[in-house]
Amino acid sequence: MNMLRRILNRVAKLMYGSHTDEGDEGPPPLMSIPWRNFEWKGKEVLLQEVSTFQVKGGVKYLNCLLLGQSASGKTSFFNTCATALKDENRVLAPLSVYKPSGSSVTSTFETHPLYTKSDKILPLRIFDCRGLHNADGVTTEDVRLMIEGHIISGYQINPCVHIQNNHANYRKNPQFGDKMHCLVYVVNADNPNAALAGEKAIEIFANMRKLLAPLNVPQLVLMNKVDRLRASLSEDISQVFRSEEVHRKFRAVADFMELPEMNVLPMSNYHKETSPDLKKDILALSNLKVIIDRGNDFIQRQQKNSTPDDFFN
Ligand SMILES: Nc1nc2c(ncn2[C@@H]2O[C@H](COP(=O)(O)OP(=O)(O)OP(=O)(O)O)[C@@H](O)[C@H]2O)c(=O)[nH]1
Ligand SMILES: [Mg+2]
Repeated sequence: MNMLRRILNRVAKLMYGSHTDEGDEGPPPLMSIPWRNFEWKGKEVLLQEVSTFQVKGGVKYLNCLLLGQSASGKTSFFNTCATALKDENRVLAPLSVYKPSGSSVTSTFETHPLYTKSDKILPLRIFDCRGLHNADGVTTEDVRLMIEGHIISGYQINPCVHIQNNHANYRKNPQFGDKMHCLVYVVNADNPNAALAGEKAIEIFANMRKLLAPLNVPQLVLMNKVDRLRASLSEDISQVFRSEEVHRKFRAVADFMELPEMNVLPMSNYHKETSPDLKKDILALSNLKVIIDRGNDFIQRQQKNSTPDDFFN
């Protein structure tokens, strides 16, 4: 039996590299105490919290920008959230996802509505765009303009040159409601090095840090595809916080991004499933809730009007 397992492990390593972190002796045992004190709330509670959230400070929509390497699963995250929120006992896939044979699927800066169970549009706009890293990816200047609200949804991203201010999708005078209120880097947990290692990544993130420092926009990391880190996670994602190999990757990504570890969120999207999985829905809704809360905190901090004039005197 052990021999068979070793052979299967070697075949898996040859096919996928060492992404499962499971050596010849099989995966290390799960930790008895989870590395994160994550509250697996009931789906109904989360659905209620997310579906009824309101944007603070009179802002109409909470805007969240997804950034990340091509095929890291940005669009899949949107689709998984759409499935969890609609809660129709079927997997929804409103947007096209990456196919191994093609290049970046999402080539425009775009947002799409997320519907609640009662067909209400959530006041959350998740903006998807072209991959960050690839040669034909989005430029850092375009990212800055997106964050500052200068680009209108539907813009066909040009990887060679950033948007010009006479373009029909260029917004000259963005209001606070047009800006991004939360930034989410989507990383492929299976191979974070592809996104985060190497000179190109170091340069991109150095530029991004410079760009973001004065803006104070909350930044989160979504570690997608955690189901691929350990074979048993593809069956039961709820073990994610008891896996040492997952924790190791989280720490490494948090260090690289210079963000607190709590800003790194695990995610496993629907990719081959034909029917919904309760734990995946809960993870998606929990992550949506973090995005909403961080975005709302930011909006509240920025709305200086809500602070009485004498407060800082
Ligand atoms: N195993 C697994 N596969 C995933 C997961 N999320 C996405 N995928 C797969 O990864 C591939 C890329 O997903 P996309 O959502 O298209 O990635 P993207 O970041 O939007 O890619 P671009 O639009 O090209 O920038 C697809 O084949 C998905 O099915 C996940 O959590 N687990
Ligand atoms: Mg995409």
